[in-house]
Amino acid sequence: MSQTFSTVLTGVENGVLTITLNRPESLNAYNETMSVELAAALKAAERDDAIRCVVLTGAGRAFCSGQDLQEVRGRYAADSQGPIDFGAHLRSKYAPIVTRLRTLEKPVVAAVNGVAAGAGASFAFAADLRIAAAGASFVMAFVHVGLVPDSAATVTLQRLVGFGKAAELCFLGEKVPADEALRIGLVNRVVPDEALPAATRELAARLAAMPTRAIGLTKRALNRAWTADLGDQLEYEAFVQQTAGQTADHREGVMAFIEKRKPRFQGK
Ligand code: LHQ
Repeated sequence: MSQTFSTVLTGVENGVLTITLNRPESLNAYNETMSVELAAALKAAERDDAIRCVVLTGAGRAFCSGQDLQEVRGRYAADSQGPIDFGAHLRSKYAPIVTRLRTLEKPVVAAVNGVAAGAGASFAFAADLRIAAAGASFVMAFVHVGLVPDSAATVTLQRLVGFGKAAELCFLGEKVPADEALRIGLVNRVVPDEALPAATRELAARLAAMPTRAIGLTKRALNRAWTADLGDQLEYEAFVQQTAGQTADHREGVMAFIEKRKPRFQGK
């Protein structure tokens, strides 16, 4: 991971790639450059076998405030070149990120350090696991600017908290504090603000030491279950298990159990 970016920071430690959204002055608002750089960082993570877990977090007091509204404000002026092509904007700037987060065959953890609003919340929901600082919060801000939740939040949020709660959060756009997010299943863990970096490192290092291929295939099966019926899903599980069963990590796991020792997974 040797690329240099201006809106995201990247660092690799113990097989964990940490991507930090880095525009703290706007609460890490998502702009054109960030869309390109975040996509590039995720793409590099896909290709690098040494990376076995990805952490997405934010610099400063926020996780991500969603679309940079300053960047697009000119499009709302009376003398602008015309309105935004929202469909094209979502297809080209947002869908590729969500697709990468969901199809990356490695665990993705959102370390939600502060407020996650609009598409910033959607990115956190597209991760596999969410660990939040006690002072973090989620806001489905779309409704406050007359928009519909995007970046797959209509699917992910609903899967996480159920239809009724998702509808309430999307319609009212109220801020959900971390403790409430934990109670409704929106996050996996909440830790004191100052403990977030260490708790994230510990969780990510554990995930990176797990059998990465099996986790990647599990993620495929979980993704597919969003739309599959029971028969389809049983068949798909048989299909991915056939692959997982051929890995060195599967053999290592079985041998470690038989030999009564800790397994040493290689991600292969
Ligand atoms: C920001 C932003 C921001 C720029 C805070 N942009 N500067 C898809 C298709 C196409 C177009 C539209 O969008 C989308 C998808 C979406 O993501 S729609 C939703 C867009 N996001 C929002 O509507 C959230 C706007 N932000 C807020 O509601 C608040 O800032 C939150 C609740 C996130 C945090 O509130 P506070 O903690 O009170 O902070 P603040 O409002 O004072 O913000 C601090 C600074 O960050 C401030 O700048 P300033 O120069 O005054 O210090 C804000 O203007 C700036 N900022 N969000 N999205």
